[in-house]
Amino acid sequence: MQRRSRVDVRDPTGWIYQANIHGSPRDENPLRGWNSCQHRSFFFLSWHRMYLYRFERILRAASGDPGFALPYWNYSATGNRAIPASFRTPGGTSANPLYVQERAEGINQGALLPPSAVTFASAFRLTNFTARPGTSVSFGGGALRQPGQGTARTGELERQPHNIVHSMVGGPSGWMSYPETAARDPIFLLHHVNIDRLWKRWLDQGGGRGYPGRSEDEEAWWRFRFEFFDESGSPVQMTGEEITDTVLQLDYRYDDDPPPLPAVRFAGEIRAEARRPELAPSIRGASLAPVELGATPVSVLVEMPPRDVARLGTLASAEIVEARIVLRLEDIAFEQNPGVTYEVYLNLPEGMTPDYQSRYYVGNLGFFAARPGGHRHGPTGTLDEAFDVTAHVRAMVERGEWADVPPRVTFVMRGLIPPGGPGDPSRAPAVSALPAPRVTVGRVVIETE
Ligand SMILES: [Cu+2]
Repeated sequence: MQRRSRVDVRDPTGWIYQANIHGSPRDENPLRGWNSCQHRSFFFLSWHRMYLYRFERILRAASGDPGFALPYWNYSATGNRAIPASFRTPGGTSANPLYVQERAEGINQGALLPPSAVTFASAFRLTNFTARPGTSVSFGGGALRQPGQGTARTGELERQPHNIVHSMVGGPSGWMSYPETAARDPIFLLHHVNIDRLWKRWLDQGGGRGYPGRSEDEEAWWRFRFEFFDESGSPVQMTGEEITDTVLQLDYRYDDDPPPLPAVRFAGEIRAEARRPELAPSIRGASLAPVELGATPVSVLVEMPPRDVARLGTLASAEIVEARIVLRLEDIAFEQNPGVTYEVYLNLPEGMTPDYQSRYYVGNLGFFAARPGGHRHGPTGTLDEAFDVTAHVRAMVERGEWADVPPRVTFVMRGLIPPGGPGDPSRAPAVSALPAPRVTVGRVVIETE
């Protein structure tokens, strides 16, 4: 496919044309189907599944091997946090087509992603695919009536690990950090196949997890026709209705797929879902000044009256919780992708070593696809992120740790970890930690929704 692009960059079955369907650099005149990737809405998972499916068929035909399939990079498994060796060896006399230089410093030497970058626990806790209008948190993203019409809320799986892995692999200037170049790096495919696999694994958890509904707000997820190309280079269209059963509709399964038994829903779960969260009185607190993030941990207080802090505790510990408690980071500003990630903690006790496996860990802040249009040279990006912290508050109440004082939010920078370092790798210094990037969070909010 790479050779095809060298012969004719306008060949839709060539590597560059395919990468440009995801996103193309601004200085290239877009051809049919370019720049159609979907981020920051509920089309994210379905569009990328269609894209991978069509890409895989083109690559399979080109390989001449009818059994060829795209593999996945399971970075969350033990010992897998470096990109696979076959992608980081330049090759000798004949260049290795899987190798690219345009990655974060250290990645091609086998640097490890920080462990918090590859967790998907927060996405798997959620049972709703779509964020209801006026709410922010969901597994799959906010609903749009048509792709590209404004932005909806980012789904939790897209936010983490997807966005975080993108910008940690790409660093400040590598291809993976920007939608306009990301799909030129072959590791993009293995990253996205893994995200596609995690979508299937999430569905297996049951508990009401499913696809978007068929309301007017969600109908476009099923019906909107996206355009791709088949193995012969002819345009083909695909819809959400054609991709929900990977085995019957798309002829692929993952090696860790469970037996194909139907999900069973139980009355208790359905009743809990039927509660109307908007009945809960809303509570809101916010930080007083912007906070600048750097190489050393920084904390900020979310101001709210003690009475409201107590109400949050009561709300979160009810048997059936009426509303989510959302931690929102608003007006996040940065000059370029900083190439690091920030762990976010709620009420991390003074003096305690930040631990992403503790109940104080909320999630990671990343910077992929954050700019308008996704362009690296675009205007300074600002970004809002939302994290569901209901379970965190509940756990702190249960342990008597939820005091009636303003909640405190702490940001801890993490970079790549040098390979083969001594001791616990999660405590090792970051490869790309210096100089400290300039990232400012305009406001830290905790509110119910
Ligand atoms: Cu991606």
